[in-house]
Amino acid sequence: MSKILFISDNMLDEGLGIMSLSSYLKTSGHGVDFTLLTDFNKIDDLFRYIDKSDPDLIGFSLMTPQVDAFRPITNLIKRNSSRKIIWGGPHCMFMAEDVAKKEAVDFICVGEGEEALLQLMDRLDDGGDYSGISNLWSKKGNTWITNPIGPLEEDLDKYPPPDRDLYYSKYPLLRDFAVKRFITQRGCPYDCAYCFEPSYKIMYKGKGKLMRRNSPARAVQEIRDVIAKYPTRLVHFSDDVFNLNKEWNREFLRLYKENIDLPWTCNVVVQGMDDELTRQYKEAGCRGVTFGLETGVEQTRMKLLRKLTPNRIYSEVVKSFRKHDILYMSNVMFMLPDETLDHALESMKFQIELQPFGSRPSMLKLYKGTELARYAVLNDLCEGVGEFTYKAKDEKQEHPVIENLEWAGQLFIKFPFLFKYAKKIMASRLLKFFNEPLTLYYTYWHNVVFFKIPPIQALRYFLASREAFTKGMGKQQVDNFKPIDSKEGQLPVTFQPSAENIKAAV
Ligand code: B12
Ligand code: SF4
Repeated sequence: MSKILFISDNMLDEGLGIMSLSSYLKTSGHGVDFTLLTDFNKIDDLFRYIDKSDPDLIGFSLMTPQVDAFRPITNLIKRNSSRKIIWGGPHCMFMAEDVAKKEAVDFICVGEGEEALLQLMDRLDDGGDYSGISNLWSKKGNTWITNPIGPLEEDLDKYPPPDRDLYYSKYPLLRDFAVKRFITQRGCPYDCAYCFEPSYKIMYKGKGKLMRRNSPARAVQEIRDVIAKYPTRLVHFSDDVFNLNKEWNREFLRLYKENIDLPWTCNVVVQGMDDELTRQYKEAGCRGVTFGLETGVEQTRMKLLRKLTPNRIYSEVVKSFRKHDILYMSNVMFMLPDETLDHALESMKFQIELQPFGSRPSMLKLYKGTELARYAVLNDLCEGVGEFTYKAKDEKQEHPVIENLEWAGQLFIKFPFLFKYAKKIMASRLLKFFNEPLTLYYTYWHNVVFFKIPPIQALRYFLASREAFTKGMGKQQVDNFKPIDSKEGQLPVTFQPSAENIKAAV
């Protein structure tokens, strides 16, 4: 039986994708090994590990910002050994052509990975021809064989639960970590313009049912098994939108309440919430929810970002969260195309009104392949292009001030009277000095409290992955933008949305 070694970057990105693939491969008898890059100080140590593990295939799972970390490692492995390398994960789904053009890999998995990887491993085993496997691109000499996407698996219960032992047997910090993440579904029915879901829909059109979910019984059983085996204080659902399908939710909540006595958190969209569902969430132990506000400026949210929820609904739903004592965190983005400091402050004002327990701000990067990036490029709203992202134009040179909302935003939410002095505070040189500690305090500490992570454990986790917090993720997110009219600015986006979609988006 053949063997794959997955290499990941750090503990933060604990991958349910890798774990899911691992359990699926193991049920067919294949070998799976796993390591983190943070285990090695020198590349030679990693090479020694690879030789000792002796895999037939080396696998990387990537989101786009992880390319910077995995590209040089992939190049070095390729240069120093003849082992075959495969990249998979969201980056490869959405930017497969870029991967084929630029990366030193032998295979690319361009969609869901279970069947493609299993078939590849089987054929590596018997020396068979792997050139016709759906969802898999393979290199023959210097040409790529680009197989089409296969049908979507409708029955998610068919797949075994993620192989958590792959991580936890090796990394006790993760095993003992207070929060265990779960995912119960694949696909999202919404079409937010900054997200990859619309591209996903184009990619999988005609390939079967997009929205799929584990049965409530299977989802609850998985949680029961995990908490029986590993220390757990809180269950988090990483599903894009947990409150889809009220019937599913009701049955799930009933089973959860009957079988599990742990608080839980999840991501919701507010237009799917009502007072009754919120009450049921609370009764079943829900501690808190996160939702995408994206911007407090209603017009921008609904027209530009195509998140079709008016401010009124946010205000009503948070009232209900407060009534039922459910904590709520809001995700927001700044530096949107055409956003000025005044717009950003207007957005902030609505957030202050909502009074979330914590706000998670991010400075928008326009990912190629999303409708928002395409719209911004077509309408001359971008001024810089990175390898996979665009930067919105900063006509008034206000972005350096807006960026301060990363720390100042939470300050204004906690102390609304300070908002009167927002511009002065954000421009203050003295406070800039506290920028990093304040950002860390607000972005990190709120999550620690929200997820009920014991402070000592949070500190150990932080120290073990501080590179990712302080440099890694942050650094990975920094693109070196070139002016938009450079040659690279003309790169076609991988999935071009239709003209109607763009029109509908604005
Ligand atoms: C949980 C989550 C996170 C978590 C954990 C990530 C993780 N590694 O699991 C955290 C919070 C860290 C995170 C962070 C970010 N995320 Co995120 N995240 C998700 C989310 C909601 C679920 C991921 C998941 O567990 N899916 C379930 C598993 C089973 O699916 P999967 O991982 O895709 O794996 C399948 C296939 O991709 C494939 N596969 C995966 N790996 C491999 C490897 C090989 C070798 C093979 C053959 C196949 C293969 O097979 C798997 C089974 O079918 C997804 C949205 C979604 N619904 O998928 C977004 C998503 C992955 N995130 C996204 C983004 C943009 C981000 C951020 C950049 C956000 C930000 N601005 O900060 C950061 C990046 C972090 C970084 N390192 O820089 C985008 C990725 C787009 C892209 N081009 O890469 C997604 C798709 C959201 C979206 N719809 O736009 N994220
Ligand atoms: S609701 Fe979330 S996952 Fe769905 S399209 Fe919008 S941003 Fe993407």
